[in-house]
Amino acid sequence: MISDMSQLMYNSFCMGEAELDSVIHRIKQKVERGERLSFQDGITLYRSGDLIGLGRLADLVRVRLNGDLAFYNVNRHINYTNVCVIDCQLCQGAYARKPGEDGGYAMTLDQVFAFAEQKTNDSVTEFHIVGGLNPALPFQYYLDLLVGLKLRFPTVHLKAFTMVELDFFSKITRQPLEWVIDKLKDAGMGSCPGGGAEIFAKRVRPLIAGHKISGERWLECARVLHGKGIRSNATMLYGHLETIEERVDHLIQLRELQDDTGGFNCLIPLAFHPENTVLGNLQATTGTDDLRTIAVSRLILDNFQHIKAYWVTITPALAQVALRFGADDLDGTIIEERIIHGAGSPTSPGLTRNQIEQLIRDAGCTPVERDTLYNPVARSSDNLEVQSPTSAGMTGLAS
Ligand code: V47
Repeated sequence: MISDMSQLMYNSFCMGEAELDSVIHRIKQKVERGERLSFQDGITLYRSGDLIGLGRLADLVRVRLNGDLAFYNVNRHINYTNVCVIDCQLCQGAYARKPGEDGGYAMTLDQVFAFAEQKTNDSVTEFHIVGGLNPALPFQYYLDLLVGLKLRFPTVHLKAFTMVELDFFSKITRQPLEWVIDKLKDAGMGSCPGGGAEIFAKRVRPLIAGHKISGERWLECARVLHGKGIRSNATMLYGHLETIEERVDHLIQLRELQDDTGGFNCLIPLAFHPENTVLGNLQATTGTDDLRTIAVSRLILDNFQHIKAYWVTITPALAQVALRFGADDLDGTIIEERIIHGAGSPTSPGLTRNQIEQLIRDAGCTPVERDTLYNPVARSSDNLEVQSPTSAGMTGLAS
């Protein structure tokens, strides 16, 4: 990625600074008028050497959409299994294990419930539930997992299963995706996380996510899900073998689907951590690349209300700065993140509400604890109890 960024800086010299300045000026005018940016605009913004100017432009859009509010939630990640049949270069070895390999685990349902029940300082409003594609687990396991969690935590929102898992369930049950979604929804699935999108481009996807569903299939699954009235998140994994063009293409494809369904809550740009993966020879992303990616995402995705700066991948300190580069959400307390920490993330496994609120305040924004669907959450004075009902109904979702 470093060489890619150097190439971009070189290109910008070739274009001539005056010419580049005038192009950026035209893009700025488009943003100020609220006009949609093109693929080429996205590339030009990436090429701009003026990181602070880019940040200001993205900040303008952030304020237009969300004022001075910056969101976070109190959640717990539950990774029910790390056994995965997919030969995916991202987390195989770092976190995931092939069936039968040492270090593989699959939680029993009782273990899932006990893990979910562990006491923390703040009561959680969301379980973020994802796992590997484990052929030993029958579809009934996932239904029982949702039903059991709902029974024990009726007000906690279950944000469960990526598009990759939904597609896998359809394969193991030999049932249409619609049937799978209906069953999961009936069992208590409230929305879906954004993982597995990686980078949609056909050139690079097989190099980083071999045998994972295609970009087209990921988008198709999200379309079907939204059509069923269930919202989801979107991600973009960057900083591996992709080009800047492939990043902007990914964003535009998400924007087109959002035009059709309106079902995405937010985008989470994910900086790739190469350590312990088969791509371990790659350099980690740089802070400027992370900020540039957040800013360009904010500017291209004019129909996404929220952009998350995911502190696990870019550190809490940089995520805080990202709140002035277009991001308006710091994700959650998480408590125990495993996937990206398996690939060498140096951050702590979780943050407290107080730590997140402090980060937000110090960035000059007003912290808002939200539920999964971005409804504000009110707490009792000891923070232990959530006072407003969470997992409220969906708003603004075209079906
Ligand atoms: O799909 C895997 C990525 C994703 C690595 O929806 C890696 O609210 C960096 O999707 N370095 C899972 N990234 C995480 C995810 C997510 C996270 C937070 C919030 C939400 C949400 C979703 O993590 C995977 C993949 O794209 N990933 N390995 C790695 N070595």
